[in-house]
Amino acid sequence: MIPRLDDEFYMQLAIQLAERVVGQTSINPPVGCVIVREGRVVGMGSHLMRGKGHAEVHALQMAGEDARDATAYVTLEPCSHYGHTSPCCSRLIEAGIKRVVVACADPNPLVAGRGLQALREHDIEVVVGVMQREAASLITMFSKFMLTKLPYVTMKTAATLDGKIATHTGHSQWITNEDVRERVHALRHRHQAIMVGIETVLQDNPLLTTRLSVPALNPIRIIVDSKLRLPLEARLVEDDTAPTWVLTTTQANEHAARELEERGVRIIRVNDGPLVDLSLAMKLCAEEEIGSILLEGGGTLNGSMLKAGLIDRILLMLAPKIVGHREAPSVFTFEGAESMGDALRLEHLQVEMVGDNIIIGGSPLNR
Ligand code: AOF
Ligand code: ZN
Repeated sequence: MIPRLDDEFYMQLAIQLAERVVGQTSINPPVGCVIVREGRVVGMGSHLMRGKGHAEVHALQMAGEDARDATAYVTLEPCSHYGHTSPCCSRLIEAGIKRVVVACADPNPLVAGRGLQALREHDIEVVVGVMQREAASLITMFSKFMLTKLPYVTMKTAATLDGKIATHTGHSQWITNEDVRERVHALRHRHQAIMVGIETVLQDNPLLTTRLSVPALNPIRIIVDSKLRLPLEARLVEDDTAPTWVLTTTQANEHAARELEERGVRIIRVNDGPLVDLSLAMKLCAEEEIGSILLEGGGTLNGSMLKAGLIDRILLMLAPKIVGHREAPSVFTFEGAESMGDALRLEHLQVEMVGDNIIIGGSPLNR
């Protein structure tokens, strides 16, 4: 097949450059930039790390003098503010770029259209919206964080066809096939934090690190533990490949807290009262610049997060197995709906077969 040589052709490359750095830019969005002059790619780059150069900076540096009169393709509106770096739109202007093609506007209120405006004021031709849908979906998590000051929460769970996450004896390894489990680790790489309930820690003693065939990034481990029952011998306390945070209440035992802190665990007392207020907890996480969380259950935490309207995306990894038993734990444990009309509904559904396992994705309609 011969691809069309047009704006989309180059934007596609910029999107690929951004897609490959998802997970490594902390709270910042993944962004890609390609610079083209007289039919030749002269520069390209991605934003690689928060605090370091934006995508445009790398691409401009590669292009050098060739940036003059060239076209820049950027997946996100070039920034107009002084942050960790000077504004990208000023850099594009100074480099003599003649035309800027942008996929989507920056939801950051500090930018939000100002970047585009500044470019236009310098007689640069600005085109917005090329591959907008693809670029917007790249920054779904960043947009949610920017617009709500809450982290984007992806809930992932492995379950049998009868919706169980373990047998009634608590046995759960493994439900899904190896391919699906690899994908879960890739998901960990793509989120800033991973969150579980204390029951999961007590039951499975998980490490919650990212283990893939190539080195990958480890999210911050967040344990929701209202009564501070986290044992000092838990693997994720002993292991220091990733930070561990515990969300608890002011009722948490002082001595237990100190002992955990001595082992490097960060204790966050979210609120008074017997249970962690999850809405407040999410707000605090956002204040700590956590913009994305992978929620890996169990059922009680999943249920509470769902009920509180704090889940943005659910990824259900289903294995063609049935384990039965009313005591076997389910994906969601919460006071359920009375009638089908009251059921929580999902939208934007996606289904994928991975071998004989099924991945179902859906976003709860948060009322
Ligand atoms: C761009 N190009 O490659 C990225 C942009 O923390 P700072 O100073 O790096 O600024 C981060 C903000 O800049 C971020 O919230 C978003 O609005 C924008 N990100 N902009 O022109 C890039 N990563
Ligand atoms: Zn910038």
